[in-house]
Amino acid sequence: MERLAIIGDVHGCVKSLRALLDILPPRHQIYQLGDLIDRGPDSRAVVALAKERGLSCVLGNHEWLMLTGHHPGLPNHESWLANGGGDTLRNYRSHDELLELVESVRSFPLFIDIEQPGGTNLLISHAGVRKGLSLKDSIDLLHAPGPQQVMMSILWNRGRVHLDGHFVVFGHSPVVKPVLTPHYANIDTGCVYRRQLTALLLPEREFIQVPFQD
Ligand SMILES: [Mn+2]
Repeated sequence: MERLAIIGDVHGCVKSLRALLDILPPRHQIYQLGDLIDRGPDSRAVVALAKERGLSCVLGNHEWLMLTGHHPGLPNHESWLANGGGDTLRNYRSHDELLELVESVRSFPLFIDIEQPGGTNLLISHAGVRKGLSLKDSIDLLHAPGPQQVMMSILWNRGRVHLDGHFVVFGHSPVVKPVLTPHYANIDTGCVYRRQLTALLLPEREFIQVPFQD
């Protein structure tokens, strides 16, 4: 089976990301769970580093907020600014420069589903799939009319995570220590809150961490 390293929420902490990449074992394909940007010191450098190192990134709720709110005319502009988008904006001198970032995250998928031997798939997704929902439902909720429904979607869910036939790796909801169960792992250890940046190695199911260093 392919060896993988999956990295949690980075939020502009480029020095922490570089330090973690430096200690990951070789021959692991590197994935990232979304929320590369916002809140931290240098979202621009984080996205550039992810690109340079060939990371496979999925979309986070922060990239989604930026895609739907990077311009004052867009519906989530205030919401993006209020959720750390202002920190990302400070890394850019003009809106045209920012558009390069917007275009580079536009192609991030909402999830990556990888077949594994033994019949359990690996799902890499920013907030996981809420227990009781199908993968399709959790995606459709992103476009639901009410904010409460959107909050249950694949990018915003903070409820219990479960998807039949899958081991789900997600971030989004910071935990003091990474959580590992037979059915899921939460590896958002709150780097931008001066805690840790975590990677999960598969198939080893081991964690590698660096302390915040931005
Ligand atoms: Mn996050």
